[in-house]
Amino acid sequence: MALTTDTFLSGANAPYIADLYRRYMEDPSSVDPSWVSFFAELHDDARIVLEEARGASWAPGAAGNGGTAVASPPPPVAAAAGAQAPRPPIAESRAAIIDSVRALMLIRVYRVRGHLMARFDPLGLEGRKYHPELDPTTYGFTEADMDRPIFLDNVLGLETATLRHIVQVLRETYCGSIGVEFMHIQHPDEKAWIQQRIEGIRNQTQFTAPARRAILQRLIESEEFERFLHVKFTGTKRFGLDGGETTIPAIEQILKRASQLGVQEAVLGMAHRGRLNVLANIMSKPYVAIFSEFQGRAVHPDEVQGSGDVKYHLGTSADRSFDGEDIHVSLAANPSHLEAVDPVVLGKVRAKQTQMGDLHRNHVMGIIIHGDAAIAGQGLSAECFGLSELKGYRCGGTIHFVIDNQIGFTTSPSYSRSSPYCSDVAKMVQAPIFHVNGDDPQAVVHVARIATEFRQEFKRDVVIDMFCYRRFGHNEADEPSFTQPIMYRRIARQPTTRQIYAEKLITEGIASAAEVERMVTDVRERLQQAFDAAPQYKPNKADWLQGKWAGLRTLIGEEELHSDETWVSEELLKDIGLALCTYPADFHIHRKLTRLLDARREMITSGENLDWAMGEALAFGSLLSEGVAVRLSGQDSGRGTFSHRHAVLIDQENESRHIPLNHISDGQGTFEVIDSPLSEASVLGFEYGYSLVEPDALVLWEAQFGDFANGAQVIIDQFIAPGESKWLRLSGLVMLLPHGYEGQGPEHSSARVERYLQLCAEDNIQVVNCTTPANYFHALRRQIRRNFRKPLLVFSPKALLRHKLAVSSLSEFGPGTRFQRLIPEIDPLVADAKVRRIVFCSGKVYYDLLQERRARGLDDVAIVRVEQLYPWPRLRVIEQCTRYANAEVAWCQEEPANMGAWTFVLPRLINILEELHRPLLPAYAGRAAAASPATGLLKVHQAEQNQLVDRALVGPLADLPQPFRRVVR
Ligand SMILES: Cc1ncc(C[n+]2csc(CCOP(=O)(O)OP(=O)(O)O)c2C)c(N)n1
Repeated sequence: MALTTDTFLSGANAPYIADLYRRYMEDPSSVDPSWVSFFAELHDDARIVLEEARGASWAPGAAGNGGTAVASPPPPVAAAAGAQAPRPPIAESRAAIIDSVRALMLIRVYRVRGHLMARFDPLGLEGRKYHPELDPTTYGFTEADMDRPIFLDNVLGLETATLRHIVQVLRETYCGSIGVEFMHIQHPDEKAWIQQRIEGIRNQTQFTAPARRAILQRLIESEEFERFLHVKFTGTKRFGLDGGETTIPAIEQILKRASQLGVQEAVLGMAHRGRLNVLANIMSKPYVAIFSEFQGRAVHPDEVQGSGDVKYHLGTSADRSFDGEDIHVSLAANPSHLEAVDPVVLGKVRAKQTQMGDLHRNHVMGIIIHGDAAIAGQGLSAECFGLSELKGYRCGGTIHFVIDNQIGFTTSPSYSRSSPYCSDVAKMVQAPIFHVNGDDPQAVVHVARIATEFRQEFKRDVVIDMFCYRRFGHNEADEPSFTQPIMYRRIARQPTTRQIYAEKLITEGIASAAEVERMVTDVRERLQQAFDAAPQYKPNKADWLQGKWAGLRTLIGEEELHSDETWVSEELLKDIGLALCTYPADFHIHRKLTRLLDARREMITSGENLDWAMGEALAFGSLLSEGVAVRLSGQDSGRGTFSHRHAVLIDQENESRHIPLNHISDGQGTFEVIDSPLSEASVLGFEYGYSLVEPDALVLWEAQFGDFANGAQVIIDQFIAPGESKWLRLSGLVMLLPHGYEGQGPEHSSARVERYLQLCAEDNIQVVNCTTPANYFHALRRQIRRNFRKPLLVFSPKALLRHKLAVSSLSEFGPGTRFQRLIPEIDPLVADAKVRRIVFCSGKVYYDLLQERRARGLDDVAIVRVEQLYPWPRLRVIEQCTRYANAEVAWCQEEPANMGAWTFVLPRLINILEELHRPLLPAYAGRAAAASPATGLLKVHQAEQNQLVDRALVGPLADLPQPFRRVVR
């Protein structure tokens, strides 16, 4: 879309003035002294105007500010210093031109800084101060100039206007209830679009009478809902919208306009403030259900398990219809952790777009509602803006709506952010920002409309920063005047938004006082009826396993009994394996990769020594060939941090990309592998959100090293571990967490196994630490082949990627094979009854133990691998303890005793040994408890590693420190 802006300067006067300015810049003495003083007094913004004009005039084939080619070629530049420039064809005199230039400078400054004088704070506490740059005198105008006509050539939609009129138009457009920030946008089309969208109409919509009454109706519903709760449930936390009620008509407008512009689904994310109101008045959750929950009854039907969550965290969905256009709206469940839901919303939007084939992102849109303190303070909001334009994560623009009540709990903005506005974070992606007065509902609805149109037009993020206030304390039991006495004295005097707006409509003759009264009474009656019916209310069927989730089930407590078919025919494995080594004939592959691909080909043809990367690729490839999509994102995941994956091949001549996994068979699923930005929390949150929508895709997030995953701890603790229990939402997300003690120091060794195990209960997640490529293959395939979905955490290897023993044969992927929760001893030993010790372990340390045992020729120590730590494979561990009936039991790990799986495994082993009437407690062989996960000194690492292996295999058990007595103090 191309628009002309500053047409005056791309019009007939432009070459003349710009030429003068150019000559002045080159040599001030070459222009008349009056011009010298004029140009010399120009401040920066004016220079920009002239630079723009100069660029527009002279750049060959240049586009004007709005991308419109300049109509006429520049006049020849006079060569001799002091030569007369051609007379301007339109402006009558130089004085008139100067007036025009000055007016233009003033206009430009209003566009940039008009928001500084806008009246968008309903409390007017800050007071919009005088700003010299917005004062005509700054540009040399005097009172006497106010009524002189100035030629504008259609700037602001005015051909010629007096300065008085120009200033009035500017104030109405830029300093009314709306302050617009858009001049930071670099894309000329976007900037011009906004300018054109707001200037012609002086940034106001002329609403029809029915539209105004509809806004009032929304305000009444919003206000009365809060008021009713306030009276009936006094002192109960509801995090009311009081003071910010215009949120409701604003969101309604966004949904309505979006539905008119082709949006079929919207995903909404928000925190506590006003959430109940949104549930009732946007999501159409019946009042009766809300009141029933307030009265302490369960949210879900009796037969549905789960721990539940507080009322203002629950998600839901609704089908809405606006003037015959349908739109499905889902509100994401969220934890108290502010802004944490943002990336989850984005992931959900992206997955829905993918499901719908909405490549242009026209039909699904995200809306995030923020608090002012939260959007400014939480890094996750910045991370999400950072995701907004990235190929692997973009969602076609999110509409951000800030309920800017100018306080965060008890903290004033001056203490909670360094930037002038809470929305400044959005400038990192040059999003347009509309600050708007929440007490002017028409202005809010107007910007909501423009923001939605902008999103649909440019598919980019946009922000509405609605200034309002919080009528009560942070929650309703809180006393706000302890900390903000002035503000709260001011708020006490403030009529409600609805009162203000109703008055306005009555004054304008749009509604009568009696009509307004009737509207209020109707809403109150509806609320009262619902309140009376609440005690009898029975929740409907839970909505969690519908649509794409139909056929899946929930599962608690019987995981170990499940046996899932995950094998693949050897024929298909070979086909996939060979496809992995194939690339186009004209592709210039890296020399070293030809060797890697040759090695992969050899693995497949010989059927032996398949390595980790191969196991993974076969898992992906086989799922793909079954029509399942695979999406893997993480830092440097395409190549793989450890240069093992090479899922993306790069042409060495032109850097084009070839992804073999997308060339396996016709009709296969799509493989997406994405090098993520350097963020953990937002990317993990995004993938979690994606997995909530799509049960039929294998969605994986990979940490660069597992150590860094704690940067995303809030997503793990608040969503992944408890999501099903709190919100009845399933996820089959896979987290790959490279882990293993290889002497790389404190931050490249431990994925913090203990953290995840501590989160395990009620079969909420699955935690595996596989030792073979084949078992990893089955674990990945099992994610999709099972009839339930649970997040899967994989402690993935580093050294094992190239370990000569950590290989599988093709037959281990083939017919009859499946995931092994526990892998028993593989070497021939003495008779079972004579085995002296069973060493249970998990992950990479197994190979250290195996190699050392073989080196020492020991045949009376069995090494048993627990491949799945959770759900704990109790029956299989019992089987092993029973098999080696006379053996002592030890647990060996590389991690310090306060880390790793030890504290998780210990009580479980004790239970089993007690059950089997075995006298000894399980013993521990591993590092001593430590503050830091690993030493930074390689030698110390090696010594510790040797010692723990030695202890596990031959250390006298009596000497082993007893758990919790000497090891963990
Ligand atoms: C990550 C996080 N840190 C701290 C809190 C505690 N907390 C709850 S609400 C709140 C203030 C939020 O202020 P704002 O974002 O302006 O929203 P408001 O409550 O004013 O609508 C705080 C600090 C939280 N919920 N989440």
